[in-house]
Amino acid sequence: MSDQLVFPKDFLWGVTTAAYQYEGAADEDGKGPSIWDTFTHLPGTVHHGDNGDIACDHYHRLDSDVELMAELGIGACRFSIAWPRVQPDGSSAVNQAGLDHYRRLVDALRARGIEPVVTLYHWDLPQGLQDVGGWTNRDTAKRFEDYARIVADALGDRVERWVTVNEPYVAAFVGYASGQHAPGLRDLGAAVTAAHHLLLGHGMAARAIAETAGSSAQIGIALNLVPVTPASKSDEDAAAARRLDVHLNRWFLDSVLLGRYPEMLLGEYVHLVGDDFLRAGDLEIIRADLDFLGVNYYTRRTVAVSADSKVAPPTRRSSYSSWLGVDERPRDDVPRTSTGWAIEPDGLTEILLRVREDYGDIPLYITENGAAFFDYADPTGAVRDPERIEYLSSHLVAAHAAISKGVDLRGYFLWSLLDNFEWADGYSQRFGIVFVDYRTQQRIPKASAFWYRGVIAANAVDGPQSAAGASATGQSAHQPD
Ligand code: IFM
Repeated sequence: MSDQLVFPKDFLWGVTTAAYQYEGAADEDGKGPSIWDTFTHLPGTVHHGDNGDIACDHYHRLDSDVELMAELGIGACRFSIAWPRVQPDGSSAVNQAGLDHYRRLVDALRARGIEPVVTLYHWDLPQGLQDVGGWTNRDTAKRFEDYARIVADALGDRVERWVTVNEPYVAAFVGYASGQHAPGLRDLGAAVTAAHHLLLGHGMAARAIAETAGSSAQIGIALNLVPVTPASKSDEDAAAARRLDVHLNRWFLDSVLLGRYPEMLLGEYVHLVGDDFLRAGDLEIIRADLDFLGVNYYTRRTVAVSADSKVAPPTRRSSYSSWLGVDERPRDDVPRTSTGWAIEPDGLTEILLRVREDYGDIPLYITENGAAFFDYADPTGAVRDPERIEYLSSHLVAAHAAISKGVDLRGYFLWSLLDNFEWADGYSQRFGIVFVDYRTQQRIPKASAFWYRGVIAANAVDGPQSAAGASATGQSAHQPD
């Protein structure tokens, strides 16, 4: 194909999975309960009353799932470790069976030539730690450091790339402020404190991995970054967009990469929770010496100033959109995924360029990108998902545009390999390139899986012209051999 966009040599093509969303085996082999085990069993927390007790049963299907990845030509798998499998209550002695499970997974991946990339925290905090405050308790950062050291000691000889925390913003604000995720609190102050301790835990864990796993360890964090666009040219909308941008993006980027919190919200955060949450030396720890930054990108947000933003001073009970004074102004001129997220691939180019411009040349990985659609197996048993192929290919074109402008992008991890448990949405949202029939646990690679195999084999994606032509004729999906 003449206008193929070729990616750099050694570009890493991967998929991302996560323990609670995939594994099941919720209380097997000595695992303790996590906050997600508790939360999903409370009435009214998750769509349809779903939970991760069985999920994709990946815990028991490790070998066949790895085999499937190999058949699809996947080069790397970023998976998360369930902390309560390793330390059932978060601070107790090590559960060897838990560590052995992940050693088996790492070895199975390596045996098939797939690089294992370990995420230490993808939201399943041991319930024992939540019982003493969870991430609002400063001691949880220290517990996280201990856990990181245990895992790095067990796997450091066979894992090179490490991600400390996945999306600290979501863990803190969706878990502690909006309450849609575990632990289900609605307390803005708790969320601010939790965000700080997640970042502190990140810094402490990064140091622990470097000390334990040795100099070949490559350590990063995965941040969900969201470009925020003002809905109009007015100064008020621009100011509202800046506030949301600091809240969502700069709070995490500045602290992790520059060792400081943005002044714009620091005063308000202190006003909300007092200055005790930030202690001397914390920001030096948070600014760990990272080898790479992981960027999780799905969509952008378009916002305007809220009509009633200044009605009342923020309280711990305020919602963060009213506290920040922003209203969403969803665009109606772009397609959406089944989660309702606007499909805006140019936001990916924008955020990658911005990270380089504002923070310099740190190596980047797209550690998550993907989309949910209403997929189904047709009467022949095939799952055709042209919208996902379109989504993925447009985002790879956007990633390539950033590379051609000089961004040091080293890899792409697709969210996700399998359909899985999508948190508060339960099993209603399918993000996989492989369809899962949850009644039988049958895996059916979707058309996008064969398409992705073709991208990986070519180390290239069709440019916008030929991609548009191919999807219009329905021919962009490679079929099974
Ligand atoms: O499923 C999640 C994942 O756990 C974290 N990032 C976003 C994905 C889609 O919502």
